[in-house]
Amino acid sequence: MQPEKYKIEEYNQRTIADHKRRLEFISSEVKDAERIINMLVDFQVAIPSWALGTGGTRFGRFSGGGEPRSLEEKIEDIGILHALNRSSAAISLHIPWDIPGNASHIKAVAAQNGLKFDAMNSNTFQDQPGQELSYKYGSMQHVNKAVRKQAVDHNIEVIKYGIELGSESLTVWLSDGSCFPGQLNFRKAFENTLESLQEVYTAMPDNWKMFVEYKAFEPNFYSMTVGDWGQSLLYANKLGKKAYTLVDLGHHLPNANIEQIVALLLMEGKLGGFHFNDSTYGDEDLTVGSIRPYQLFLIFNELVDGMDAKGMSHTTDLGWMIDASHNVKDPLEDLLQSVEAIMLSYAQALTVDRKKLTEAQDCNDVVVAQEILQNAFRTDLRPLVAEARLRAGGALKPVDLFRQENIRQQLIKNRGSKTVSTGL
Ligand code: PSV
Ligand code: MN
Repeated sequence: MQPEKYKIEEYNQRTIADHKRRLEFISSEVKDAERIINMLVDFQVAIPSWALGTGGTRFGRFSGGGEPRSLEEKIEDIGILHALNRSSAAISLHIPWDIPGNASHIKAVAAQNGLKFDAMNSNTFQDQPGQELSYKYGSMQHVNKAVRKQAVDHNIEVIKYGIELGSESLTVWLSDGSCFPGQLNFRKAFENTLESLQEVYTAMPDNWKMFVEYKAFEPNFYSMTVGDWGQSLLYANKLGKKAYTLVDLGHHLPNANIEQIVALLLMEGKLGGFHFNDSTYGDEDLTVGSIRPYQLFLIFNELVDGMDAKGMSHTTDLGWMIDASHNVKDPLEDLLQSVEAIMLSYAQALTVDRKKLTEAQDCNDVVVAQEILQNAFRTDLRPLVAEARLRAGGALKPVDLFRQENIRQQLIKNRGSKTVSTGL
């Protein structure tokens, strides 16, 4: 289903003149355009296995057709994305939604599509058919030790799958918490969770990282046991050097200053990775950069600044992942838009004149400091992102080519119009 190489080349040839003109202009405007293009070529964002079908709300779900019916087909979908944008070279798996029955076969399918396995995700927020004990009142926090053990064992099983696939990280998101005052003893819930996480941590290989993902609300609406970055950091610090905080952009209370959170976690050496998405109200998991693109840029500005301050690799030292859901758009088109938004914000952050920004900060020149950031944000760097794709063998305009090649129609033809992919 992947667009053939020559088709991508033919397509690019048709629009190359316009692209070159725009590229030439921006390359003369921006310092270091060549360096930025090379950094963009290297930058890869992992695609979640659970975001390849149509999502929904508790009111309904409207499938668009041609959704992947198996893990192999999910990998195939991400292969399409990667062929088009050359920036989606990894998949993040959710267990048990995507159990890799035959790991060596799944690994081979991924390799054929040019993909690696990013963080593995465990799931103790739903009861699975045939599961012995229920997670209705939590998993790792549960008052009953047997439930906690079941959750720990599940995470250890996820690690086992990850080792087979060559993954090196585990993301633990817990829906644990309480819906009403009095339901939970906060300290006991924390201690139980910490003890459970410690058992999982101990089972992780030394080269693995544990990402402790926090969320302020939902499904519990009074308290969440890993409710904010402070609590996540507390767990991560107590667990040890293999444990980090994971920031999902949709998991904060309204108006949280996420860029400041990112800056401080990086300063502490405890930022592990990201789940990118966007939202207006809560955790809507909308297309990255579709609602608050300036905030996304400000986050990348802190990321670049903080990673450089620590001499970190932009490409390998943090986990870059999307966590999104698509109610009304084609999932693959939506994901292409999300990756594009991430690349653009990263590129813009790379252009910030850090020396001038520091000078402005050091003499309290608020106006100049703001101008520096807003100039970077308002400069259209899309030609640099497109050039990076072009050099890596991708399409100048991935969504356009996806449509011209009728890829969704082909997927529907092969898989059917009523397929429903696993995930939320
Ligand atoms: C929870 O809202 C979350 O962000 C976690 O990362 C889960 O693994 C994922 O969404 C499930 O869709
Ligand atoms: Mn998430």
